[in-house]
Amino acid sequence: MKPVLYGASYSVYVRVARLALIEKKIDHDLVEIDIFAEGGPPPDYLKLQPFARIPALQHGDVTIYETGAITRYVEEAFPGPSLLPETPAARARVNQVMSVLDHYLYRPLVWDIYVARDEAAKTGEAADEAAITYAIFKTRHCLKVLEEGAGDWLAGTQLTLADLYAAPMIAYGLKTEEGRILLAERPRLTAWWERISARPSMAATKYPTD
Ligand SMILES: N[C@@H](CCC(=O)N[C@@H](CS)C(=O)NCC(=O)O)C(=O)O
Repeated sequence: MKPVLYGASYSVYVRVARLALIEKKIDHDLVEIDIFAEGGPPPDYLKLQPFARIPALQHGDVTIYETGAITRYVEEAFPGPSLLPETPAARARVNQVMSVLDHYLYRPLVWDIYVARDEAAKTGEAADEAAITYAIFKTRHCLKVLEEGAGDWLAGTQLTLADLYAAPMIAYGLKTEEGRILLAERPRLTAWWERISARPSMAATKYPTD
């Protein structure tokens, strides 16, 4: 049964799920759901994702939402290159990085810096510089912690779900001057970005604005 991913190609979390599917070499369909469409998503979509977020995954009679759950399901339910390490400690490290990205990077980097700058450019209105300064502070700390824990890949020596989680967030961050400065402060993360951004899965999931 071919899995179906619901979501939009501009979305960070949809891109994470797509990266996992592509890295596992799983044939799948993407059904476009614009979560920010006027009037909201189609009412039926709320049966798949009751919190009106994207993505959601359907695979036969299995429906899953929350990107962490989707990507772990993709890893465990399908053959293909493993995106989780073997040992409990190494797996916990992957989960830790994914949680850090969810809770400490996504909001400040993607929303409080990238979206704030993008909206200011589109509307011509001034951005809230104090909020951006605070977001820079939070992002800088998060990138420092990620770099200190990283090997060649964010959770050690192999490509894992942690890298697929981080890359779509960093990609939006790098569209801003602040994001480029923050990444340049971290040489090992910069080398990691060169590695991850060169993967065909990243080229296959470019944002519409890339
Ligand atoms: N916890 C959710 C977060 C997903 C999420 O926030 N997706 C964004 C797009 S990247 C969304 O649907 N935003 C809609 C909104 O905030 O109303 C997950 O892991 O899937």
